[in-house]
Amino acid sequence: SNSTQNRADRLRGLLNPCEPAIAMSSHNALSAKLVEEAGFAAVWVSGFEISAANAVPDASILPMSVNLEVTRTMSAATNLPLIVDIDTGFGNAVNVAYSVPQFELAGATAVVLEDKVFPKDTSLRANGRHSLVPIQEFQGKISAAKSTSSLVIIARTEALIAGLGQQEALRRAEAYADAGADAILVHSKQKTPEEIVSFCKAWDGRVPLVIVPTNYPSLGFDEVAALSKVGLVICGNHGIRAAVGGMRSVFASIRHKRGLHSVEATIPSVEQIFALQGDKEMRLIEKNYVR
Ligand code: SPV
Ligand code: MG
Repeated sequence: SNSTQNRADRLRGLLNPCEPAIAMSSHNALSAKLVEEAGFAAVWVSGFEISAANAVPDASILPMSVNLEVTRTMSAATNLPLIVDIDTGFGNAVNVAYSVPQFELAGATAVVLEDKVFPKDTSLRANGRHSLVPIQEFQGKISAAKSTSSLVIIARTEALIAGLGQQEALRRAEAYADAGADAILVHSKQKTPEEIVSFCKAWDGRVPLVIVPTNYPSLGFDEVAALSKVGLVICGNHGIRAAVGGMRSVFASIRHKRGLHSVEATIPSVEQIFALQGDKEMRLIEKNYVR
C-alpha cells in the first residue's frame, strides 16, 4: 500500500547509518516521477526548488498552500516516501502544530523543520540572514510537530551555516534529538567536506544524521556510508538545475538554428511525455467508461 503510515515505516527503515538512503530533489509531480524512475529511495520536496520553479527567492515568500499542493500532486504521482522541506514551519510552535498535520494530509512522509527565525533566508547565499531561534523554542516546535502527526520529524540545525561552530551545532543537535526528532539534518556551506565530516565524527549517533552536500560535492556516497552516522543524503537542488540547464540549451539551439530540427533527436519524444502523464491508463478508462 501507499498510505502515509506505510511510507513513514519504509522511510524509518531506510534511515540506516551503515547504508544511507539517497533522496533526490524535485519541485513538481513530473520531476518526482523522474526521481522514482531513476531509482532513488525518496523524493526531497525542496523549498529552494519550489521557490525557484515559481521564480521567487527561497525566503519564506510563497504561501504554505503552494508547497502543500506540490506535496499532494507528488503523493498522487509516485510511491516514494516524500521528505518535505517545511522551512521554519511557517512561524512558531502554533504554526507548526497547524502546518505539520496539513502536510501529513497532503501525503508527506517526513518533514524537515529548521531552526532559523521566520522569515528564513536561503542557506547557501553568501552573507545571508541566518539568525536562529533559541534552543528551547525550537524544542517546543519539534514537540508540536511530534504530538500533532505521525510523520518522521527531521530537525535541521543551521548553526554551521550561521557560523556558530561545531560545539553549538552539536549542542543544538543533541537538544533536538532529546526533544524527539527522528533524525538531525546538519547543513554546511563549506566548499570542502571537512566541517561536516568533523561533525559526523563527533556525533554520538543517538539518532541518524542527514546531510545535503550541495557545496561539497566531492564527498561521495560511499565515503558518507563509511562514516556510519548519516542515514540520509539529500541531493538538494539537482532537479531544478538540470531542468534549467536542459531548457536553456534547447531554447538557445532552436533560436540560433532557426528551427526545431536541431533539437528533435536530442529531446524526449512527445510519446515519452504521454507516458509520464499516465496517458495509457487514461485510454483504458476511456475505452471502458466513456460512452
Ligand atoms: C532546499 O533544497 O530547499 C534546502 C537545501 O533546504 S538548501 O537549499 O541547501 O538550504
Ligand atoms: Mg529549503
